[in-house]
Amino acid sequence: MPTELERAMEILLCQFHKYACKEGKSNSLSRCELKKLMENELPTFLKSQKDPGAVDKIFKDLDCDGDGEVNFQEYLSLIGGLSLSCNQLYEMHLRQQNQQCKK
Ligand SMILES: [Ca+2]
Repeated sequence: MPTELERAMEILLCQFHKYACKEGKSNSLSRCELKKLMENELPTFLKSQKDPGAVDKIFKDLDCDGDGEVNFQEYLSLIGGLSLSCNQLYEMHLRQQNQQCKK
């Protein structure tokens, strides 16, 4: 039976391939595929973006090799960046909880 972390990794790559196989290259995300993935799987993050061109900017930032597609390695930058932001919020929340406990 897979551990929670192994399951999380499986979900991460299955989600990527679920969208990557829709058009063009089957192992990378086109701009449209990335947009669909973010709309369906990261709706809260996407709604927090004030800029209507946010997906286009994110796509451009992720496409490091400039081939017009986002491969899994490039996609991991998005997941890593979002995870880092979530961790910062989580640590802030823990600090606030600790301060309240000490009062
Ligand atoms: Ca690329």
